[in-house]
Amino acid sequence: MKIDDITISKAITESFVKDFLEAMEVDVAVAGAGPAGMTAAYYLAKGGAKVAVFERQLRVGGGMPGGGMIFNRIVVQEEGKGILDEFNVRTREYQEGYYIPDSLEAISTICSKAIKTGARIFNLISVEDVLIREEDKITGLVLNWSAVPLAGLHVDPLAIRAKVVIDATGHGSEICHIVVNKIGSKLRTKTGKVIGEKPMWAEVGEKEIIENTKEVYPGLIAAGMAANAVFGSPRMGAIFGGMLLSGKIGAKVALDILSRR
Ligand code: 48H
Repeated sequence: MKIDDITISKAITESFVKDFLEAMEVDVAVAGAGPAGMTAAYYLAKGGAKVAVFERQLRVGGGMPGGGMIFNRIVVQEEGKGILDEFNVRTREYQEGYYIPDSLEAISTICSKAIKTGARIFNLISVEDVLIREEDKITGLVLNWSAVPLAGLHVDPLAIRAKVVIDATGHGSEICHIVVNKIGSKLRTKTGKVIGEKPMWAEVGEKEIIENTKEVYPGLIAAGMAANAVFGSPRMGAIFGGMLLSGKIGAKVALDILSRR
């Protein structure tokens, strides 16, 4: 077979644009393809929702591949292991209740399962704003290529419509910050603002992330580390069960919102 350079270029451009157009009207848009965002995307797709994930970096996975202090192993507790079992990610018991997966196997498997189940994941795209409409709820995201701010270019963004948005941007809780910066202290937190994460305490951080994973503004759910940052709970270091559980709960909260509409 002869290989034509232009056919390769057309194949890439046409298939990307087709998928990107599909992502312009979704049930759920997820900001951030870390463990929480991709776990949420998997369970959303499994639950029948049309879902797109937008990730700023070239690679997916957020903090998971880095493990603890660049030792690329992570720890999950019993509840988190249950989710890794569902994904068929292997774990080794370190001591009772503490399990160790390979962080690369974990994140690559979650990503693969999310995509194969129907989620679309777009890397190299940053969420830079939100759409808020008259009923005072989030109705979409405003996107730009990550390369644009890096290059210091003045290029206007594009927008997508989403019935629900999940802020899975990690420590930065960027989407919740955008809401506060744009429309004031309207989050469902004690201050109406992002409270900010507390010092590391794995036990409390892992416990509170479950309760913190919820709708923080109409149409906006905080999940993963963003949930603890928004509600003022501790960070937890390189234990990742809470991120997986939060992703799963975030998906359930989003599916509940969709079913009520
Ligand atoms: C598009 C964006 C934007 C944006 C950020 O940091 P993450 O891995 O987040 P989680 O919540 O899935 O997992 C947190 C975990 O990795 C962690 O940091 C832990 C457990 N810390 C504990 C501790 O004590 O330190 O992933 C978030 C992703 C990243 O890939 C970002 O690049 C991406 O979101 N992102 N993508 N638009 N505006 N902001």
